This record gives sequence, structure tokens and C-alpha cells, in this order.
Amino acid sequence: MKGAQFRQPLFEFSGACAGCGETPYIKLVTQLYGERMMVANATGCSSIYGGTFPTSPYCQRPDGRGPTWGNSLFEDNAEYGFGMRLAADSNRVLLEAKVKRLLELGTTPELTEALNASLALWKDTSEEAIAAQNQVAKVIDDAVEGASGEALELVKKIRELKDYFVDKSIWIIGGDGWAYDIGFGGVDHVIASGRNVNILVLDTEVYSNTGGQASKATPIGSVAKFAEAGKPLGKKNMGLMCMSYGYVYVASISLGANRNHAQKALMEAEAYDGPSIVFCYAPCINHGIDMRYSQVQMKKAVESGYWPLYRYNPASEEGKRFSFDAREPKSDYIEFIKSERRYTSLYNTNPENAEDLFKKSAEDAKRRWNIFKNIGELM
Ligand SMILES: Cc1ncc(C[n+]2csc(CCOP(=O)(O)OP(=O)(O)O)c2C)c(N)n1
Ligand code: SF4
Repeated sequence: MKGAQFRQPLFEFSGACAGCGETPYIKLVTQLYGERMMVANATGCSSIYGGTFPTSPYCQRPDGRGPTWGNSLFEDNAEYGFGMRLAADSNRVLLEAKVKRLLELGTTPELTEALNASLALWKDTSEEAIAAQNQVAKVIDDAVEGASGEALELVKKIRELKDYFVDKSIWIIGGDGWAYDIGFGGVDHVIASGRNVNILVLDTEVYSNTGGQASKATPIGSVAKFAEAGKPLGKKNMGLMCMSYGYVYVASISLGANRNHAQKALMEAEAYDGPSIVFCYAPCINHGIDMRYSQVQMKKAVESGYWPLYRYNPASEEGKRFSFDAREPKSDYIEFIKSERRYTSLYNTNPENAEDLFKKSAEDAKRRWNIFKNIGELM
């Protein structure tokens, strides 16, 4: 989408820590899809800064359109978003049937025209389709006034469902603690359903909101709560697990490293008529960095081979579905991790094994990087 960065963000002024790596991803998604976006938000930082009632960082456009947002439990958020998908689909099926029947019976010329315009754009999600939907809303009250019998019931139902002429963009959002660990069963179930949902994993590599406990996304050697001596085991390769289905859109992005790539992946994920999952690298105060430079750290993470960039798009033709989008590392991995206190604190908590763990961390990252580099041939 050209000029997306100039569109009004429908996520503003959150109470997240300054420099938080999570919020820019959410802001970008609202710039792209905010006017028809439904969010299922897992408990975690994003539900706290996203739902600071009575205020909310989510906002509306001048025409009143903006994201709808709900927070479910930590453990069932994917299912919560899946329910939103099913509800939107079922409302649209019902709406289409009622509109067709009303057009058979006849209604006011203004509503007939507006309904026909909206039906012609049924699969469209553009501003034109939203304008056609708005036009139905504008003229429907008059049609209710003059209707009776079956037509009255139909027109009332259409009024109730008038926000569903344009399909919803369903976003299931949460952190790595949710997606990799506690909500994983649900995430797995929902991506295996084949339904059109978009999952955004804000990967801070720890449970951020509760103070930085290790998750399965925490890499080897990183110090976190419950891993004070450095995490001894590697980061779960969840992107690979998701790709193994073959019908799930999967991407790994880092906004500070490559904004165009991040936006492209989010747009491909949304456009894919099936389940999508996007892993977003998100620096956090728990990393022990200068948060003024969190976007720079995102760049360095990719340049040092710490965080891969890739996209797997099942909608592309066979043989061209996977693309590895990061260049060969041009800086040193160990130097990169030593720029973060979550790694250097190993010198205090486990000094005799620190260097060994750093080496293991570099080897593990390289192994995972190579898996992605070479997997294209198989996918
Ligand atoms: C079943 C369950 N276990 C634990 C918690 C407590 N809890 C709330 S938020 C959170 C951390 C969330 O971490 P993550 O999903 O990584 O998101 P982040 O805060 O990093 O954005 C935890 C452990 C909970 N709400 N429910
Ligand atoms: S703790 Fe981390 S993820 Fe949470 S708001 Fe602060 S910087 Fe963002």
C-alpha cells in the first residue's frame, strides 16, 4: 500500500515503555487495516498498554471507523480470535442472504441502489467498498420507516449487520510467552483450521509483562528469570513448525531492519485467504539496552545473524513459496549479544560458563539461520 506510513495510525499514545519494540508493529497494522480490524489480544504487555481503560490507545477515523478490540485469557486467545472469524463469516453469510431476499421483495430506490453497490463490491475491502457500506447505513433508516411484513424484518436485520458488507480483518495479537508457550496449543489449532486469521507474535524473547521470565522463545545463553545461569537450551523454531503445514503463511520480520519487508509481509499475511502468522522481533526493557536505539538494535539483530528475515507464502506458485530475505551476516553475532545486558549479566550469574554459552548461542543461531536459508528448495 503506497504511502501507508502517511495514513492515520489508529493506535496512538500508549502507556508502553519508551522505545518499546512491540508497539510500532501494532501501529503499522492499524495504518494498513485499522478501519476494519478486529483484535483478539492475549494477556501481556500488549493487552495492558492496549487496554488502559478508561482511556485507550486505539482510536477512530473521522468517519467513526476504527479497530474493535478485546482481551481474552492468556491461554485461549487464538481461539478467541478464531471465534471472531467464525462470527464475522456467519454474519456475512446471513447478511448476503437477507440483502438478496430484500432486493427480490423490493425496497426504497435509495436503499436498492446502495445495496446493489455493496453487493457488487462484496469481496472488496477498499475505501470504495467502505464508502458503499457507509451509504447503506445512511439510507437504511428511511427504508425501515416505510417497510412492513417480511421486508421490515429483513431491513431491520440488514441494519443490525450493516457493518459486515466489508469483511473484517482479524488480528490475533500477543507475546512470545502466549504464542510459543501457554497459548501454543490454541495457536496450533487455529493455524491448522485453514481459516483466514492473522496472528502477530510480538517476540521479546521473554514474558515481558511479568518481569522477564524465560519462554521457549528465549535463546541459549540469555539470562532471564527461571534461567538465571543463562538459558541452556535453544529457541523453539516455531516458524519452521508453522511452515510444515504447507498452508500457513509464515513470516519473520524486524521493523528497524527493513520496514518495507515488514510491511510487505504484513500485507501478504492479510491478503492470504487462510491462516497467517508473523513473528516480529521486539526489543524490550528486559533486554538491557538503551531503548532510544531499539530500532537500531532491530537492525543490528538482523545484520549479525541473530534474527532471520523470511516469508513463506502458500499462495505463491510451487517452488517460489519461500524467500529468505536477510543478507549474509556482516557483523559478529557474539559482539551483538554482548551489547545487551540480558547476555552480559551472564558474567555475574554464571561467569565460568559465560563464554561457552555465548559460543553455543552463536552456533545455534547459525544452525537456525542455515535451516531457513536452505529450506526454500524443499518448500
Ligand atoms: C494462564 C496464565 N498464566 C500466567 C498469567 C500471568 N501473565 C500475564 S501476562 C504474562 C506475560 C506475558 O508474556 P508474553 O506473552 O511474552 O507477552 P509480553 O508481555 O512479552 O508482551 C503472564 C505470565 C496469566 N495471565 N494466565
Ligand atoms: S516491558 Fe517490554 S514489551 Fe512491555 S511495554 Fe515495556 S518495552 Fe514493551
